[in-house]
Amino acid sequence: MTITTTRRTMLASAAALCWAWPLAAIAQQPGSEARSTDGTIIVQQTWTRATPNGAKVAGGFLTVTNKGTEPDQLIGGSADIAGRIEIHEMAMADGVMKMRELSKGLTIAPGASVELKPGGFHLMFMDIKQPAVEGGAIKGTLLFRRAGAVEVVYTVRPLGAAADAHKTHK
Ligand SMILES: [Cu+2]
Repeated sequence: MTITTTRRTMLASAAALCWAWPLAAIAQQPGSEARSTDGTIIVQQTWTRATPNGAKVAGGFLTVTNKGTEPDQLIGGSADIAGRIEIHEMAMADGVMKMRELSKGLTIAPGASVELKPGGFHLMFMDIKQPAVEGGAIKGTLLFRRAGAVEVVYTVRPLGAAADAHKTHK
């Protein structure tokens, strides 16, 4: 009798945990880890910067890890403040740092992590329709050739210190 009751309690607890898990996945916190449905792609530390009023572009930054056994490619995506996004690279060309679009996408080798960061690979939010506000969260998706779409949330970090004087409040 006691054992039966205990088992029932344990089953109920397990059921509650199983129920809580998918809810937690849907209510993803800004900047938290996101996974592809097949589990091969993990995206962490998604962030962007607050945009000055009137800005038409902004950078998107994150770390992507390929846990799969095949190479995958980040080929695009979307962000809810932007008309479209591009995948860019900053690189030295003739002694000058230049930005160019990776029109064929960014390859992530099996077992590798690639960091998209200022001065290197990054996402470019194009045709921005509304400003990114410091402390806010921006929803988006990333599209991978093999793993498909991954939903992410970008944490909005402050503008750089030099740009703080231009920050406006409504
Ligand atoms: Cu760029």
